[in-house]
Amino acid sequence: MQAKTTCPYCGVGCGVTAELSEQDGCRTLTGVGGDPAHPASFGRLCVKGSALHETLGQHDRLRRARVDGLETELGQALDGVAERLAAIRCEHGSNAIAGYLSGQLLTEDYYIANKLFKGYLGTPHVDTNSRLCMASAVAAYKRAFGADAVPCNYEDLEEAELVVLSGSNLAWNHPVLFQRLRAAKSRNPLMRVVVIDPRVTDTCELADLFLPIAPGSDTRLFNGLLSYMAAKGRLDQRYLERHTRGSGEALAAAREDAPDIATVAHHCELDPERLETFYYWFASHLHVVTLFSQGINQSASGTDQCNAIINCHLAGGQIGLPGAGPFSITGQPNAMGGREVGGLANQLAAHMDYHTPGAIERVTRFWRTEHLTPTLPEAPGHKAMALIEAIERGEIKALWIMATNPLVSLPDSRRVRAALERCPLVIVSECMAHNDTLALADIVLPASSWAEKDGTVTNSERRISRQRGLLPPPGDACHDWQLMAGVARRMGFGEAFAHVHPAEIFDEHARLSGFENDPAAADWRIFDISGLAGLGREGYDALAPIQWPVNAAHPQGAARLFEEGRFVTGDGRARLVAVTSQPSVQQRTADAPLILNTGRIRDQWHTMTRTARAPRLMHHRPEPFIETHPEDASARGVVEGALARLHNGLGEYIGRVRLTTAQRRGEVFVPIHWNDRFASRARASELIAAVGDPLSGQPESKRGVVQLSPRPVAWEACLLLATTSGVVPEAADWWARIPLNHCQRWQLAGESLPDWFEWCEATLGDTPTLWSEDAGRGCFRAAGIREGRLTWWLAVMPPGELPEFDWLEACFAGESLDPEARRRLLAGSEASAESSGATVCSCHQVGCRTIERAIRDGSNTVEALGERLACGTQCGSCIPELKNLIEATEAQQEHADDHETVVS
Ligand SMILES: Nc1nc2c(c(=O)[nH]1)N[C@H]1C(S)=C(S)[C@@H](COP(=O)(O)OP(=O)(O)OC[C@H]3O[C@@H](n4cnc5c(=O)[nH]c(N)nc54)[C@H](O)[C@@H]3O)O[C@H]1N2
Ligand SMILES: Nc1nc2c(c(=O)[nH]1)N[C@H]1C(S)=C(S)[C@@H](COP(=O)(O)OP(=O)(O)OC[C@H]3O[C@@H](n4cnc5c(=O)[nH]c(N)nc54)[C@H](O)[C@@H]3O)O[C@H]1N2
Ligand code: SF4
Ligand SMILES: [Mo]
Repeated sequence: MQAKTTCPYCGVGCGVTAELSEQDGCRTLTGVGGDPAHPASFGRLCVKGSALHETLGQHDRLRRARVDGLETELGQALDGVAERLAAIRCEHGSNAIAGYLSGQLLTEDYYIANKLFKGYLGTPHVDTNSRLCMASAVAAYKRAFGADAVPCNYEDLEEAELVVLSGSNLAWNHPVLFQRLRAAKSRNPLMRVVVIDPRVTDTCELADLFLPIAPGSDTRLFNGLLSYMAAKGRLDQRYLERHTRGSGEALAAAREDAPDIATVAHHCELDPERLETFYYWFASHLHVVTLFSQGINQSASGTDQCNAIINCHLAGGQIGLPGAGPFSITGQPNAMGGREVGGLANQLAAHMDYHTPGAIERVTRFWRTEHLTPTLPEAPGHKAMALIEAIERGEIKALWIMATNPLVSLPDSRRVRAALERCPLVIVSECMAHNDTLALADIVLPASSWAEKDGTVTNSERRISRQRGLLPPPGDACHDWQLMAGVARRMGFGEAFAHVHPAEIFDEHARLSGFENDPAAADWRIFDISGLAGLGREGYDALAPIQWPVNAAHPQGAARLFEEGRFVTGDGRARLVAVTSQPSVQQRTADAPLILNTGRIRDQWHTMTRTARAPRLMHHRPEPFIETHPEDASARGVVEGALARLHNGLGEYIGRVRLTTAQRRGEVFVPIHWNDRFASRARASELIAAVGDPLSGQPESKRGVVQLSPRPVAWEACLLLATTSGVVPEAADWWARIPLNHCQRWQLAGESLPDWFEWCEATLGDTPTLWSEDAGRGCFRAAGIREGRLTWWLAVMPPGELPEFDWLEACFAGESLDPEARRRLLAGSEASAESSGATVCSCHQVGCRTIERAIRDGSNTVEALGERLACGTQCGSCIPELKNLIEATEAQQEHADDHETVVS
C-alpha cells in the first residue's frame, strides 16, 4: 500500500510516497520514494529524505510521560501540568508562564499553542526556534512589504537569468532545490549563478562567480550594489515612483556606506573586478532571484542585511515577475506555518500584530476569550534570548518546550542550562527518549513523530502540504495539539479546545485568516486561506499542495505575490529601508583571535535526534570536526586528522581537524549538530555569545570568536560495542559515539596510556577473548566473544588507520563468528578487502577510496562513476563531492606524472 505525505526536514517540503505493509494488524512503513506529482520536488528526494524509513522504529522513542523523574500515566502527567501551571498563574500571574515552540510543529499544533498560551493562559511569552532561524527575514519583509510574505516560488529560481545565493549552502541544506537549479542551469546555459559565502561550499559547484566575502559585511555589499545601480542609471524609476517609498533615503544611506567599488571591495575583502562583475550582472538583468539564508539572517544586523537585499530588488523592479525577487529560503519544514499562525512572541495571530489597530479586539472575539481574566495580552512577549534572561531574573516560573532542543541550539548553552535548572517548572514535549534538554525537564510528555503526526506544513514557497498520519504513535505518545488540548481541558477551557481531528483545527485557522479581512481594504492581510475553510475531513485528507493566499480572488492559490505592485503597507507601496553596515557584536580579541562560523552538514538534521537513527547518514562526517585554514593551524601546532580545541570565555569545543583552503584565514567552521548525546564537548553554541539583532531578536549564531589549540592525547582508540546502550566510556578523556548497524562505534582518546586489560575490565566489564599487544608502540587490539558471538572489538590506533567497518559490522550481525572471521578479527579487515574510505554517496554507500580508484581507472566523469559504482545516481546530493574528487584525483595524477617526467 502507498500513501502520500511530506518530508519533515527542510523547508523545500518535498512530497514523499510511503510504502506501507500490514501484518497481523500491525502496520509498518517499509520504504519511501519521491512523489512525482508533488510540485515542490517532482519525485526527487535528497539523502535525508530517502533515509526517512530508516529513522522510524520504536527503539529509543519516548513512550511514557515522566513527572519528577518517575514514569507516570499520561493522564496523571497532564493533570500535573494543569495543576502546576494553574498554581503558578494564581501566585505569580499569567506572565510567569512561557512557551518555546518550534518550526517542526505542524500548523495545527502551532495554532493550538498560540490559542492556548496567548488566548487562554493570557501570556504573551510564546516564542519559537524560528527566532534562531527566520526572524530577521520576517522583520525585513514586514518593513519592506508590510507583511511577512515571501514573494517568490521555486519556478522563479528556474526561470531566472541570474541567481544570487547569499549565506546559503543550498547544495547541502536544500538539496532538492539545488538539483532543480542544476537542471535549470543545464537547460539554460545563459543562466548565471553567483555564490556569496566566506567559505567555499559544495554550492559553488554551480557558481559562475564566487565571492568569498568577509563575514558580516553583506549590508555593505548590497548597499554598494544599490549605489552602483544608481550610478549606472540602472534604477527602475517607474517602479520606484509607482510602487515604493523611501528610495531617496535608502540611496543616500547606501552611497554614504558604500560609495564606490573600491570601498566595498576593501571592507568586504573582495577582488574589485569580481565585485564589479557581480554588480554588472545584477544591474543588467531583470530576472534576478537573490536567495538568502542563515549567513544573512543569523547576524546582529540580520534585518538590515535582508533589507539591503530587498532594497536592490525594489530599486531594479526585480520583483513580482517570473524569475525575479528576494527569496528568503526557510529552514524548517514548517517555519512558514508558524509564521502564518503568529507563533512568534512579537506576533499576535494570523498576520496580525499586537499594534495592528483593532487586532487584539478582533482575535478576542474570534477566540471568544472576552470572559477571561486576564484576557489577551496587550503587548509582545519575550523573544527567545530574552526569555532565558527573564528566567534568570526569576520572572518566568514555567516554561513549556515543544519540538526543539534549546540546550544545544540556543547560544551560550552553559547559560541556558543554568537558567533551565533554576526555572521552577520545565515541561518538555518530545518524541525521542533522549536529548540534552529532556534531562532538565520536571515533566516530560511523549509526542508523536513523523509518519504518525497528521496535519499540514507550509514550505518556503508558501505551499501548504499534508503530512499524513500513517502509523499509530508508540506507547502513550499523542500529537502535540492533543497534549495541549488535554491540559487546556483540565484548566477549564474545554469548549475552546474540543477539536477531535486536525481538520477542525485547520478549519478554525483558515477562518481566522479570513476573519474581517477585506482584500480591498487598506488594512487587508495577505495571509488569507479562507478558501480552504469548510473542507471537511475528506477534503482535508485529500488536500493537494497549494500556495497561499487561497481566497475568493485566488481560489487555486497564488504562485507569486506582488505581481500588481500592491503591498500590504496601508498605502500599498513597498518601502526601501535606509540601512548602514554595522559591526558584528562579537569581535576578535587577543585571547580569541579567530572568527567562528557555524552551520550544517549534508547528512545530519540539527541535533541528530532523528538522522543519527539511520546509520548510513553517519558515514559522511562521523565525528565532530573543526575546519581551519592550513596556515592558521600550523601557526598553532594543529595538524590534519588530530583532535583540537576551540575555546573562549564561554566554553570549549573539541573536534577533529580538517585542514582546508576552502576556509578563509582567520576563520574556522564547525558543524552545529553534535551534542552531549554524541560526543564529549562538541556543542558549537557553547562558544557563541547570547547577542543578536535588536530588531529581530535573532542570535548572531554565524559568528563567535575563539582560540584554536591542539588537544594532545596519548592514545586514540576505536571501540565497537554490540549493545545499543548509551554507556559513555568514562575511561576516556574524549569520545564520540557513532551508531552503526548492529553495533555502536566509539572513537575514544585519553591523556595517559592505561593498562589495557584493566581498562577493558573497568569500561566493558569484560576481559579480552583475543588480544595482541605491542607495548613498545602503544598498540593494543582485542575482542570479546561470548557464546560464539562478537560482543566488542577494540583497537588502539591512530585515527587515520580505521578498520574495515562494513566487515566488522557484519561480524557483529552474525549468529556466531566463523573461524576465518575470528582469525582475521584483530586485523580488523577481511583478508582481501580494500578499504573503501569515508562514505561519499550515502544512498549506495560508496566510499572515497573506491571512487578514487575508479577515477584512476578511467571513470573520470560523474556519469561514468554512476554507471560503474552507482554513486550519485539516486538522490544526487553527493554530485558536488564527486566532481571535487574527480578534480583532486586527476590533479594528483598529473602531479605524479609531472614528477615522473622530471625524474626520468
Ligand atoms: N542537511 C541539513 N539541511 C538543513 C538543516 C540541517 O540541519 N541539515 N537545517 C535546515 C534549517 S532549520 C535551516 S535554517 C537551513 C539553513 O540553511 P543554510 O543557511 O544554507 O545553512 P548554514 O550551513 O547554517 O549556513 C549557510 C552558509 O552561511 C555562510 N555564512 C556564514 N557567515 C556568513 C556571512 O557573513 N555572509 C554570508 N554571505 N554567508 C555567511 C556559512 O559559511 C554557510 O555556508 O537548512 C535547513 N536544511
Ligand atoms: N550556532 C548555531 N546555532 C544554531 C544555528 C546555527 O546555524 N548555528 N541554527 C539555528 C536554527 S536555524 C535552528 S532551526 C535551530 C534548530 O535547533 P533545534 O530546534 O533545537 O533542533 P532539533 O534537533 O531539530 O530539535 C527538535 C527536537 O524536537 C524533537 N521533535 C521532532 N519532532 C517532534 C514533534 O513532532 N513533536 C515534539 N514534541 N518533538 C519533536 C526532536 O527529537 C528534537 O529533540 O538551531 C539554531 N541554532
Ligand atoms: S530536500 Fe531533502 S530534506 Fe529537504 S524536504 Fe526534500 S527530501 Fe526532505
Ligand atoms: Mo533553521
